[in-house]
Amino acid sequence: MTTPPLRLFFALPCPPDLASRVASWRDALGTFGRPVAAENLHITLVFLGSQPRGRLAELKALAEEIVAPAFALTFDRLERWHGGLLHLASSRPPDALIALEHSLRERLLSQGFDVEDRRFHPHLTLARHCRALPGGLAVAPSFSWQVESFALYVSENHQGGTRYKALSRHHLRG
Ligand code: 2AM
Repeated sequence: MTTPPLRLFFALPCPPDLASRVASWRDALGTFGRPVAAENLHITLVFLGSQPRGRLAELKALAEEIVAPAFALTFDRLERWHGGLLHLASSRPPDALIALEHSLRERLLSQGFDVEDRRFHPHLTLARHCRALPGGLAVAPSFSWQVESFALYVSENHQGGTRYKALSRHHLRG
């Protein structure tokens, strides 16, 4: 019997206390779109899509080999992309974040993973199918934290919703 593939991606987990602050702030903006559950908030580094379970060990090992420093990350802009994706973005994404995404992508490509060649726009998705950018923000957002790790996630359908589960965590050091 063959096991079904997994929908995988590498991401920065949003720390739980920050995730609940972000979700409360978003919810106070009003009713819009389909909100992302607080426990699912993350910043995608590289999306892998459907992958055979047999490659999991290889992915974890590849991530473990990455030597990259921890860094501070600040999201200070609320934006909406075509298609209705409401998200937080950073006006100055740190070089260490760009370098982390780059080195992960290079390793994946060199091991034959078919990752899309698209520009990295770090963002924290807040809601999907959002028709308009909520107006009237009294204060610009400012959410910061020290990023100490990244993780390999699986996206699972769970009781009608989507759940992102970390399969392995990789500490930043260097
Ligand atoms: P999004 O938040 O910008 O939609 C799990 O689905 C994560 O992978 C989400 O953060 C999602 O990004 C991202 N993702 C989903 N499909 C993707 C694709 N085809 N290319 C890049 N990222 C994708």
